[in-house]
Amino acid sequence: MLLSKIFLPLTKDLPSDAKIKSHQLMIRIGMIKQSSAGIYSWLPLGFKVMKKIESIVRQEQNNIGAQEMLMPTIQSADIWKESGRYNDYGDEMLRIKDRQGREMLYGPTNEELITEIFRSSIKSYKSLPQMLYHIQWKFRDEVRPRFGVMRCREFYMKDAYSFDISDEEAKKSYNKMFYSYLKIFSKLELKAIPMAADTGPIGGEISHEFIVLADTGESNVYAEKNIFNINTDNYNFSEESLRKMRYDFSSFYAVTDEKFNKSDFDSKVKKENQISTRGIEVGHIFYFGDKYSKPLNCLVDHHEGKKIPVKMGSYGIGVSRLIGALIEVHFQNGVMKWPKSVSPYNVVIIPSINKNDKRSLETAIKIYNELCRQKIDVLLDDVDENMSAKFKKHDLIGIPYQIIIGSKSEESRFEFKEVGKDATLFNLEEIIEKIKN
Ligand code: 5CA
Repeated sequence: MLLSKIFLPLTKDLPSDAKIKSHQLMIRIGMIKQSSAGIYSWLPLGFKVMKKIESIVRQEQNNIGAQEMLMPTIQSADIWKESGRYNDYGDEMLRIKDRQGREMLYGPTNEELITEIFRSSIKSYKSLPQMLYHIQWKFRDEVRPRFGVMRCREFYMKDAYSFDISDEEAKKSYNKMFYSYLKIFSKLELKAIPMAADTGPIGGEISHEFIVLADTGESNVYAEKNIFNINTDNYNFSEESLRKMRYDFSSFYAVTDEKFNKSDFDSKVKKENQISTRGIEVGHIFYFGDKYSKPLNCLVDHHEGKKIPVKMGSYGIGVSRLIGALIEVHFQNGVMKWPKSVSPYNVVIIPSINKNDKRSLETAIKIYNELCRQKIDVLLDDVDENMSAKFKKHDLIGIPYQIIIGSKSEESRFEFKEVGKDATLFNLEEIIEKIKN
């Protein structure tokens, strides 16, 4: 794409409530535009990053056997009355009436709807286990939407639901999701640590929040520092390895605010190993057994002959919030560098633009055409402005590789740099090799 042609409304005007760097950057480089409190439009650059994150989440969920589907954003209040959550959910739920006066709502989550779908379709233990997920907009009328995409009213979430015949089998599904989450966050170059958490309005007995440490995070977390040294590459998808993974993580103290107990922390963790800090909750998983299947009468035939409520868990990832978390982590000292897996473009070509000497731009266009031919997603900065302004702009846009065509370029060798490292002269073949690797 040519930078002069794409819709990229860069701005220096920040709203007064843009207090944290991810919110500021997303506005400055035109990733999002607020339409009302806590509700945003996703402009092309932001949308492109979100789609890449979504695709990593999808791939890793498919890898553990979860199946994608799509549920509506608008739900009937009836199923929420059946589960008993219609009143409990309170003002966070956006309630609507249709023209017939029927009570509807904009889904804040989907436990009821998926249970209703499941109960009308699956009758026998022989069809279990099942894991279903969708990636969809959610609405929660938050009291104080803030920090840009971190705490929105409308946000994009991956939520998955597991169905099993027994507690024991359900815990295996929980472990598979736990593993999938570690893989997802590692592909996103985020260190997200599972911490024992409160189950809040979703309910249930076991729950972990996946937390990325950041001063600007809204969660207070307490952990033994060695939990950060667990190498998640050591686990595989076998039942035994998954059990070991859970055992290894649970052997370190790591909890969120509501689960924190000072005397436990002090007795279990040496002072010098204690971390008490803030973090961003990028994912949250729950095991709640028959909390929804019982009231909604979602029963399956057990092999012993009786009917039993299916055992369920639910598993969320804040897809839109993740973009904020990535920026909080990867935007350092005024320079953004997207992880290669989600960068809006693989590489940007930055030629010096000179009306009287078009050679740099012509070279840049040749390189651009070759990279396009090689299926590399490349941005060409053909905007007429000086190099220092260009560099400042690209410090914010954050594409991890740059090809710079200017005074230092030779006939067939160009400056190539990975953000954060020094530029070196390479020929085009070498550059392509480096980008592809
Ligand atoms: N049904 C369960 C899991 S499927 C559920 O709704 N869990 S949740 O409430 O913890 O939300 C899942 C994830 O969505 C959170 O971990 C967080 O990353 C994201 N999220 C929740 N509320 C918001 C919000 N107001 N703005 C942005 N992201 C949010």
